[in-house]
Amino acid sequence: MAKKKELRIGLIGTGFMGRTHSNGYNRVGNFFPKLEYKPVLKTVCSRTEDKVRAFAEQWGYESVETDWKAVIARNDIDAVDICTPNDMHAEIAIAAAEAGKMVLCEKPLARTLDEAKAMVEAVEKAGVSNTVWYNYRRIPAVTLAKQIVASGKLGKIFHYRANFLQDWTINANLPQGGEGLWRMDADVAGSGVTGDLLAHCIDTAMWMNGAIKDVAAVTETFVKERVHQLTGKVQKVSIDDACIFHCHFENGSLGLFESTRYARGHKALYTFEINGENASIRWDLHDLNRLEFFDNADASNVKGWRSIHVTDGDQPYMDKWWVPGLGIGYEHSFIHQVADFLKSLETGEPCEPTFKTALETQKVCEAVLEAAASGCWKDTGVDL
Ligand code: 4PW
Repeated sequence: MAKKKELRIGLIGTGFMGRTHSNGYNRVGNFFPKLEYKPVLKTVCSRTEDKVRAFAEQWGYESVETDWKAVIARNDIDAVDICTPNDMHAEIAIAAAEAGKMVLCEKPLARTLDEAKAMVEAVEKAGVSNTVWYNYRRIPAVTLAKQIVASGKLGKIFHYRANFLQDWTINANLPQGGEGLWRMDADVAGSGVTGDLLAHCIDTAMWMNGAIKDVAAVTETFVKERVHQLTGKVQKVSIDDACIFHCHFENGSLGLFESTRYARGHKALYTFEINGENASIRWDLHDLNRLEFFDNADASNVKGWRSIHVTDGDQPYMDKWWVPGLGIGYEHSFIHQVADFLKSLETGEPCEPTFKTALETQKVCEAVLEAAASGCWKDTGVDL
């Protein structure tokens, strides 16, 4: 076998996403052996030395850094992978691009549209490869849904519906901000469920069903004040705990989206359903290997929702895994994204969603928050 080209990674951030990405880098070669490139885990960076050393040991990084600027300054790093809280995305991505590094960035691209625009400008000016980890696109059943929609099988699309429901912030005594809780601090996260959860739904929706033209929205913050972990003081909560929006898509269909962290009993219930003139599909993260499909062309005596178990080698990504009938999980979506990024280096094609594509999702998030604040419909300005 030809010697593989190296993609030398510098990972910044050692939280939950640092682990999912590291798992992707470690496993991709076993399951996608024909790729020309292989990731090399050169360095990992986090502020706390003990913590970052333990992480490096656990996931196989060759060295550690405690200052992200040192990662960017190194000339043995080809790609910077940003897994920090959202308030660091723009600064790191722009500095990495200016230093000529490829940039992989966790979602949402940024806290605000202005930050996101500056990031797009930086990667485009530098001409460096880039991608944003909207990982759900790469769950085989979701990729299959995209293929079915793209084939025209659904006919004219009337409705797109999506939910992302959790319940982890109901407790009013839960502090906000700081270690493990930065998602509850608007200064760091940018927003609450809109940027954290609906951004996923919007990315998938526009990928499958085209541009979202305009939105009307309502948000709520159920617990108005919480102790801030970093200051120890009771402070106003500025994130949206829940957000519901409806919209028009450019293709004439209507969209309805809901997200909350106050849906008791739901931990990470991401679902979507698309209704077309001829057929409908729906998907549920809690049963991620299944795609439900209703085809009005089926003979009437057997017509009904079919449940497709997406585990066959003919289905997206599944030729790389076990044998038909054996499912895969959440972590595989990240392995698939690493594989697709490496493949993009071979082909020269962009690895979607690029920063530019993720900017369109950011436009919708910002329009949703503005629509909720003003009580008026808001054009998104999406340009796909
Ligand atoms: O991006 C999202 C996270 O911030 C995730 O997909 C799920 O919700 C899991 O954690 C949070």
